[in-house]
Amino acid sequence: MALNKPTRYILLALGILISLHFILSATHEPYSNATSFSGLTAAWRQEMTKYTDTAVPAHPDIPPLPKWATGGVSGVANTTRANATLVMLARNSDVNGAVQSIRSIEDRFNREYGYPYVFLNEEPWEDNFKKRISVLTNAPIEFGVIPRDAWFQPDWIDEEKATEGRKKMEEQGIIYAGSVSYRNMCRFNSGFFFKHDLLLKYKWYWRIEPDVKFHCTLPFDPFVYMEEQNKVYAFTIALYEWSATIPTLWDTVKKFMKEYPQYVASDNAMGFLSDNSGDGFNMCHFWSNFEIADMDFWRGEVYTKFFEYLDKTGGFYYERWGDAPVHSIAAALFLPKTKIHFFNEIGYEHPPNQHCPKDDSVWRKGMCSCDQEKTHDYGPYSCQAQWDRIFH
Ligand SMILES: Nc1nc2c(ncn2[C@@H]2O[C@H](COP(=O)(O)OP(=O)(O)OP(=O)(O)O)[C@@H](O)[C@H]2O)c(=O)[nH]1
Ligand SMILES: *[C@@H]1O[C@H](CO)[C@@H](O)[C@H](O)[C@H]1NC(C)=O
Ligand SMILES: *[C@@H]1O[C@H](CO)[C@@H](O)[C@H](O)[C@H]1NC(C)=O
Ligand SMILES: *[C@@H]1O[C@H](CO)[C@@H](O)[C@H](O)[C@H]1NC(C)=O
Ligand SMILES: [Mg+2]
Repeated sequence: MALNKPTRYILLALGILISLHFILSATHEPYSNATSFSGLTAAWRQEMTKYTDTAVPAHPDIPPLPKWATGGVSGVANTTRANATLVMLARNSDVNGAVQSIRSIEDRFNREYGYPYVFLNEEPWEDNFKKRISVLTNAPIEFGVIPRDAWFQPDWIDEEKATEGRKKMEEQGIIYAGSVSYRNMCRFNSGFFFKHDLLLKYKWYWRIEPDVKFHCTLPFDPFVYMEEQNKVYAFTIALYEWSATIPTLWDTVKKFMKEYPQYVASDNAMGFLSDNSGDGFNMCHFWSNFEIADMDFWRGEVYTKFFEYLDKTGGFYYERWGDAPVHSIAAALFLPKTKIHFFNEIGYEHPPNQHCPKDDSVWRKGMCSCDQEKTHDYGPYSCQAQWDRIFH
């Protein structure tokens, strides 16, 4: 039977459309993905995972920029060279401060490197936080939730004693004296962050807090520096702890050293912590809101034993032991002092303190935006002199 003219044209058009579909499917991946069944389910799956609080690789509404547009002023971002991440613990309410800090570290360092970020919180991340952060960088970002056991006050803590301790500290006018969440945070940073699922795949970390500023452009990769120079822990600001927050910490440390003398490094930095060969603690420590360090040190046998020993005294809750003295004491005693590094080149500000390179050449090279006169080093509250003296 002969087809009439209109029917023939319709069939011809249909034939062309079908061939076009096959040609496009074979030659154009995006077209194929968008029209194939698996492509559709993949898109659907992405939609479904959008609001979960497990690892979210950047915000799905913020597509990455094309390759030619990345890398800031000096071109395409290099592939990362160290097994490292930038990590921030924050609350959803810290969003503006977090944005500020990420802008700053991207500007002064990471836009050249694209190191991945991990954000941690004991509460589910709000979509707005993820969105506000994701737009700032093309580096991979993961948002993780902290398991309950790693954060909250353990059941074996005597709550009556803890309440009493907080009250006593409040009477002394100590900052965060009455705060349980601050104590959770200090204990988490002391003994748990490096065990979080999202951090296990990394060796090195750079700790970043909301509302901090990086004042100098880094002309090198500090992670690679640490690796090549055989360093484990790095700081920018050393200062005195408020002794009323840690009345029994040093005695506990001394007991630990007596029980485990084999853990104490022979060429340690005790001279930084103590003015009388270890009898008393002089309150000098590294300010841990900035840290670049090797998490395998925290994960190792020595620090694990040390943290457990401290933790079981309940001092994180009965007193207010900070992660800064805990990390500092461990690094200073269990590492050879040459494995601890002072990053003079990193201009860093966590109000009310800042480190600004004093040497004009370093300051100029880093195009630093900080006032050298305002640097904390060698000021009245600084422990930089105690650091220096152990190398003379
Ligand atoms: N998720 C979460 N993060 C917290 C909590 N408390 C503090 N943090 C984070 O822990 C870090 C240290 O807390 P800060 O409040 O900055 O404590 P600090 O640096 O000793 O004191 P400030 O002078 O107030 O900065 C920051 O990254 C905070 O965002 C909390 O309850 N939940
Ligand atoms: C198409 O789908 C494949 C497999 O799911 C994926 O690897 C590829 O990146 C997708 N391509 C585009 C352009 O979306
Ligand atoms: C990227 O890496 C290459 C080779 O390691 C190096 O020569 C180049 O200077 C780097 N570029 C930037 C912007 O760091
Ligand atoms: C990165 O470091 C972690 C911790 O040391 C390790 O488990 C992991 O295998 C390392 N990854 C690579 C690619 O080397
Ligand atoms: Mg802070």
